[in-house]
Amino acid sequence: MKTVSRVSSLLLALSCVLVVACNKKPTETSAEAVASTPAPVVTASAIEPVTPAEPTPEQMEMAKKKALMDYATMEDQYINDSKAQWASDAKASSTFGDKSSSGPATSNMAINVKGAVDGKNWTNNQQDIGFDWLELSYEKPVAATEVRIVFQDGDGVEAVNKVELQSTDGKWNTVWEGISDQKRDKRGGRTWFVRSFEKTPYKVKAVKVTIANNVQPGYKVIDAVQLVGE
Ligand SMILES: [Ca+2]
Repeated sequence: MKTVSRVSSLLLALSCVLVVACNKKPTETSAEAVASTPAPVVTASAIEPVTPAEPTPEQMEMAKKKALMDYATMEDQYINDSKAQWASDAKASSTFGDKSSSGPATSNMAINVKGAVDGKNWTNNQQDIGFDWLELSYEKPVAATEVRIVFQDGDGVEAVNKVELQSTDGKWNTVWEGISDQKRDKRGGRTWFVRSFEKTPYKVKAVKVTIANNVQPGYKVIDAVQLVGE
């Protein structure tokens, strides 16, 4: 009985194999063959390029205007920020023209950083040597949350290296130090270097900005510096 059953099972299995083999189309590739065939290398040129619809000149003009508008809105918010104040005094480690016989021109002096953004600037005296610093005083000491440095044309924005705050008792505290991740803002004539931090537990009366001249070679030009806090 067992032998008969085994034989019939064998026959059944064999017929299944035959049926499968007969149904198999000659062009069909077996699973093993697929697995052993290396995937074709898709080169960049083989990929059908998806060409986005070309923007019309009108659309491009509108996109440009929108970027300019975004910049205007951003600057307006900073300039009219009720929690921000402008420096009441400023001094710097160097001024363009320091080494000349007549000394630096007023148009390059740190005093130009006093007050609101006005197109009058401080320019340092080193393009790529050493460090320079700019120190700003503020009338109303505040628990600070942010410092904003306005660079003319972004000249020096990539070279900011350190931001320190002086508390009312005269102690200096570093709130940020490192390599600037900011680039020139091409939407407008000024680039705002903005650094936020945890609200200081002390009141801040002065800000010192240090610049590593070689990180962005060229003269560093600053128009104004805001201290934000309350
Ligand atoms: Ca100015």
